[in-house]
Amino acid sequence: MQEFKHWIGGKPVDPHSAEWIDKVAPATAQRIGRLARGDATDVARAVDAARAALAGPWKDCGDEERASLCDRIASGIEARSDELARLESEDTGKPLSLARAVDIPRAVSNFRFFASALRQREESFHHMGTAFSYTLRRPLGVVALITPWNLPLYLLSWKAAPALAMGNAIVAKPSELTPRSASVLASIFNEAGAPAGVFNLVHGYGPEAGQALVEHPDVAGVSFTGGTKTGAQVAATAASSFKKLSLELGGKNPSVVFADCDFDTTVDGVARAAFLNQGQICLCGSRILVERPLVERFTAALVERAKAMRIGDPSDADTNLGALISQEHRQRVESYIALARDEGGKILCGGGRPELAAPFCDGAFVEPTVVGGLPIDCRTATEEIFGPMATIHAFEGEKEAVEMANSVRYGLSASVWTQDLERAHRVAAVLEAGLVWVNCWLVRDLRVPFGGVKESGVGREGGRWSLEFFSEAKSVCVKAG
Ligand code: TXE
Repeated sequence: MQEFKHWIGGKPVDPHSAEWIDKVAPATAQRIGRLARGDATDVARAVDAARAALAGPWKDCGDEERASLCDRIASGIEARSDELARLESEDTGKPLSLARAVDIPRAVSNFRFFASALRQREESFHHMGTAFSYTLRRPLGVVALITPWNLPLYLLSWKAAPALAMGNAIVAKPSELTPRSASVLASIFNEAGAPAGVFNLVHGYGPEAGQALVEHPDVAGVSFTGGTKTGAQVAATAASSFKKLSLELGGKNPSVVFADCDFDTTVDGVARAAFLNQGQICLCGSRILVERPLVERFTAALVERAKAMRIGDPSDADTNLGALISQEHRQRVESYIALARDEGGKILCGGGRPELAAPFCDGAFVEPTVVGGLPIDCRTATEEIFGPMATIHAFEGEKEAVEMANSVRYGLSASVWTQDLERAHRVAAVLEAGLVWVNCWLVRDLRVPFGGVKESGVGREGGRWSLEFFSEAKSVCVKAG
């Protein structure tokens, strides 16, 4: 039985409360360990350790030293990638092949990318004749990184790498459902030579450890990824102490399919966007909008693709879909399948639990589900479900496609599928989303801004936007001689 303690001041620390949370593997419903149940005292200790680090030699560490540290952490993740992929798969229920191909390599890339971005960073300089000004960027100080369970290491590294690159000290609060890769990351920081207190980890529940972290007066910035409702709570808490805030929240993203699309590529891409990671990615395309002349053929092909997906043992190389994160989350997804029926929808495939042999018979599995016949404004088609479930809707022409795509309160991403590039640019420009893919999905260039509009978030991270978020600009104006 593994035990996951906090990591504070460079070493593992028991919870102050002496209380622990059971960690259950979602694919088998078996208990696989326990994690520290953090509280405000643990958070205060972690913040103190972070402040002590900021007052020590860390504050004099130059760009090259911090970039080299990021590189060493990337190498440390790479060296333990088999172990990390296995932990990530067991913790989340996702296919091991997916953790190997996406989660872990992207965590490595995040650290390598921000090492390189730091080395190539340029500061601004402005000359006005009588004086000139230059801009310094200073670390925020202690930053809180609060991350969800769907892409645990990937999202933590996405925040930790730029926070480290800019010279901050970190207190991370991973999801209580997926603690293990964060614990390994803490020891990788240590082995890579990060000074004690530069990376601290407090495990525990959101309303306890997470809330205490956002409330802490010595936390200068909060980068949060999670649900929209929790994001609103984090924003309200952070506002009274004027903390710098970045929120990456939920999505109900449209995949917009025009009749002139490349059919096979589009069916593959739209199916992947709907079901990858069991539909538990904030960027998943869960509303599929198809131009009327193509809708029947497209729906048939999508349903065939979904039915062919292999669901079950996450460690089997042939598995396409693993388990959902928890029994509770499965019930939530199933409640939306029932709602879809109540709202007049037709379940075109899936809709139930797969029959699996032990030890997976009690796991949180749900079949990939496609629902047709729903109005575009019903709850099933407008609320974030975050599971292997997509609705399909017909549209007539570009104008209606855009109206339907924009008709939800979310605005994280969208994908557009067409061979008419002029139309692709036109539609991309008016879609209410922070990120639009054309004829592809989930292709990520780390240099571009990432974030949502409307209820999908506030602020941008990625490339220089991350470096800017995790630092404050200071202008220095000098009288010219
Ligand atoms: O996320 P939460 P949950 C969506 C998805 C899902 C829903 C709820 O729709 O069904 O959110 O998921 C911490 N102060 N997404 O409940 O609660 C919490 O411990 C500070 C979309 O698992 O948002 C965890 O570390 N922190 C999303 C983190 O916040 C708090 C990915 C996220 O948990 C807190 C996951 C508080 N008061 C779910 N309460 C995405 N955008 O990718 C909780 N936390």
